Amino acid sequence: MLKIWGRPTSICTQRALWTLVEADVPFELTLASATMGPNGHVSGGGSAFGHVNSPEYRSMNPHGTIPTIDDDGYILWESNAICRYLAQTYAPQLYGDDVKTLAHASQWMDWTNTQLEPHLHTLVMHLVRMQEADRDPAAVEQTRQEIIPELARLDGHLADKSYVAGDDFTVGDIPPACAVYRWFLFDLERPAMPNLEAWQARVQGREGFQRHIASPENHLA
Ligand SMILES: N[C@@H](CCC(=O)N[C@@H](CS)C(=O)NCC(=O)O)C(=O)O
Repeated sequence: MLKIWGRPTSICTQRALWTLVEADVPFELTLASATMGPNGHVSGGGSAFGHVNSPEYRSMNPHGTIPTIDDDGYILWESNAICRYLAQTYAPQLYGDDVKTLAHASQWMDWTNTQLEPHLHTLVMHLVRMQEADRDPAAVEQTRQEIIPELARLDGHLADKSYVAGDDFTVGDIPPACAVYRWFLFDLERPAMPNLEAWQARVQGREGFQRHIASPENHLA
């Protein structure tokens, strides 16, 4: 059975878990993290799930990040690469079995990593994970102002299509959908983005979203 190391609160792990459900691939999840454990972030005094600094894990993933997968001896880290591998190996319907659709899907996956994830990391640390005394409201406000134009670009892109790569759901919807869902859960002022909201409502109906993304505890912990 395919093995995956990660944690349910990791947005990178979430996208891999969602893709596994879309691809109908059974898997075994090992909880792994250097920063979070059963009682939340280590900044709260609890212990981390671990594994990621062991020699065995580092031999699979020298960066010690999550997620990592082992698919019958084929090891892969970097969550977008994992999602694309799963789609190409097990679920070509996740990109219409078309290389150009996959490339369009990919651009939004990689955009999520470069343009949304750094902002979301700041927000989750300063709104949720860090001790109250260490949180910086100015950093939150600056990040809020920086992420809104990025999201507005996705909102504009979705004005004439149902999903990021066209009329059909693809693997390219998964990473931005996880990120935007987390953004919507934060109690921050934001302008209306009707296309983004309609797309969120569409993707939220999917089983993979319901199983691995929907629980607010996977984001606000
Ligand atoms: N670009 C990498 C980022 C990997 C990454 O930084 N993952 C985070 C969780 S989203 C992590 O390893 N956090 C530290 C930990 O939990 O030990 C990917 O998409 O897989």
